[in-house]
Amino acid sequence: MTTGPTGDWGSVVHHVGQGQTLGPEVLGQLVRGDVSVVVLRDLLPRETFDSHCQRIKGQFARATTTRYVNGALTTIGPYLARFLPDPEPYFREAEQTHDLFRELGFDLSTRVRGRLKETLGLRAFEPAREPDGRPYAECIVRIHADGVRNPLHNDNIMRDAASLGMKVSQLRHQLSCVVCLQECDAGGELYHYRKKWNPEDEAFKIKGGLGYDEGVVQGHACNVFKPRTGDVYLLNPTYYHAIERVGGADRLTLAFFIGLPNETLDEAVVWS
Ligand SMILES: O=C(O)CCC(=O)C(=O)O
Repeated sequence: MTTGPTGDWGSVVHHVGQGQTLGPEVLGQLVRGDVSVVVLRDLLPRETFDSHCQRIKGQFARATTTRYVNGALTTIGPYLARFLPDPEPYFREAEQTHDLFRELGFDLSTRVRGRLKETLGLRAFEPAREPDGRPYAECIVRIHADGVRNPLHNDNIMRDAASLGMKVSQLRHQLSCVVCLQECDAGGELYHYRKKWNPEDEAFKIKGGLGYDEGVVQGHACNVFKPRTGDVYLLNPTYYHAIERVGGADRLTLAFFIGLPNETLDEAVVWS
């Protein structure tokens, strides 16, 4: 069952229990910016999300907080953008996180990836690797505690790693997959604008901080999406987006980027 606008800048909800398939056209809609958010409900049983949520809550002491003048990001696992232009420590952290998640039996990203592969009809869907075999991190856990917001930004590894010759800089398209492990009580909405970055936008960049001034998206359509526990949702992160200030319970998500190396959209890699 599918609800919500199609061919419009909104959220489209698909109920994708076992055996229900959608095909790669869903990725095409996101790549082209036909829709803002694709929500996949019932992708896995609710108890899978709940048990992984409890397991990761036991590891919060290991979370890293990166502070910026206008915000902070608290995560378990590395995100590549933080390590550029020197990605070497990223690959070390990716390996440590992989080992930690294996010890914990925290394999939610593998399970989600497996179900996405079936649902989207992909013939390959594995973590990205450098040509020398080093794997990228396959997911990250983001902890947005009470009072935390994420300023307006966009993610585009083809642009940000262009000069480094990394495998992911050669991709054609980048999408995001987010798994909501725990919804927050108030706020925490994703604001997703129908505007892609262009070089003139650098005039709006927040000096020494994260992201861009809101003026950069003025006049552009915005889809507001509030994630619920157990939602798995896809979006095109090369379009500007922000997360509203969280209130009450932590907003806990697991996320990875999806990289599409060609226009056939039938194979993909992941990284965080
Ligand atoms: O957590 C979300 O809703 C979006 C996270 C985000 O910034 C992204 O996936 O690029």
